[in-house]
Amino acid sequence: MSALGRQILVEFYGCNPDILNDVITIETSMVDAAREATATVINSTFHHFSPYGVSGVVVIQESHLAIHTWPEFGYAAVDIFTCGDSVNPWICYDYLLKAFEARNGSAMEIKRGQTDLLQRANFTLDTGETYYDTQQGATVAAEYKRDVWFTDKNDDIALSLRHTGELLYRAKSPFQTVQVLNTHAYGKMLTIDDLVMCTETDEFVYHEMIAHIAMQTHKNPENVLVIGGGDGGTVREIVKYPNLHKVTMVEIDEKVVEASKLHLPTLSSAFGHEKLTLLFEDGINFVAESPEKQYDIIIVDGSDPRGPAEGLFSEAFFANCKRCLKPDGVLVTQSEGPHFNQKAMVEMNHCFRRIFGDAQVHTYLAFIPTYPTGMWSFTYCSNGAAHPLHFDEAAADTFAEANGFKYYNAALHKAAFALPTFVKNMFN
Ligand code: SPD
Repeated sequence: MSALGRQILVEFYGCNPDILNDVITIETSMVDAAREATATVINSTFHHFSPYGVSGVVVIQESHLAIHTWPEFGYAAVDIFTCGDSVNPWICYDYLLKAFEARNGSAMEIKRGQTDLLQRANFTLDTGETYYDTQQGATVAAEYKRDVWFTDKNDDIALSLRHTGELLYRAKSPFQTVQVLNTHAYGKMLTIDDLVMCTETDEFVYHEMIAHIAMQTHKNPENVLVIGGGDGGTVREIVKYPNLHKVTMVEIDEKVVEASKLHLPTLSSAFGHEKLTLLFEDGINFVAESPEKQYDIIIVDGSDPRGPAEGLFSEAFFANCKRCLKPDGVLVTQSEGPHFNQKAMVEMNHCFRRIFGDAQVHTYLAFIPTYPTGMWSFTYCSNGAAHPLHFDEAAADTFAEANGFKYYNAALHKAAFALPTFVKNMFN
């Protein structure tokens, strides 16, 4: 019997009650189950009931996945509906059985919309509207726009970007899930574990600000280490300095570099540079094993403090970075956003002050539209005499202009260190 869709009604018994009562884990598992089956996730909404139980739905391009849980009985009722042939609902079933640690599961499959009972209605997708397509050089019929959104969020705040629904790249590495999507407003976007890493359109803010503040204030940066930075944007900025001898980039995940090389040519343009040594290793071990006093500048261009990047926010890691810096060296790290991850930002500030000393630690801000809340911070730690506001402003402006910088200039450099009062107060 042929049909429009398949629906499987699933019973999971003997599940782990803690998992069934954890709304974040349930949502992540349902979204991952959909992706495992190569469905295109459009959106998801989940709710935790008091005192226990979770309900939610994942809308996929191919239909939906829905769940209700009863943690007190270790029971979950799941409904997986897929249209077309591209997504197999039983892959979701297998994935969720494991994710919920179910003792056993059962399911029945129903065919939905039997084609021999259906009659095509007089319905067309023609909007009746036209527009002039500059690439085709002709007036063409307008198409229906798909409403597919990517959301970067913590427990309370989210930022969403509409995208075409086309998954340009997806890889599940041993460390994380790496994706490239095509957004309508910001061009191609790299995501790691559902967090925005960068977009083609506004990445210049982040990469100019993570690289040039240190490069302009260190008296002679010859040997630079970048931890993370797999998209290549940071090393692209560093190799612009003719006096640089060597930049070493240590990225844990080859898949990030692969995604960028394949889909983000404006970011990955420096990967073949003669001064770059690219290593696929854990940056935490790399600095732990590195001899002392090696680097003029260390830049930590990691993800948010989750998964493999969590160790890039630890005291032991930062202490090793200091050990690897030359006496006049500078460490710069991305340090999260004050409205988005205040706790991490404050903890990092205190940690840096313990390691480098109060007067040697300077926070600065930049506006990055595609990071949740827009306000993002970096921290500059000086091992010796370098100071973030002591630099040749005229030379910085000349360099910025000659290299076509789009965000950084000398005035902005200075202004970035003027912190809002609430941020200064956060640190005390
Ligand atoms: N919330 C996003 C923080 C990500 C920082 N690193 C981005 C990598 C860009 N090279």
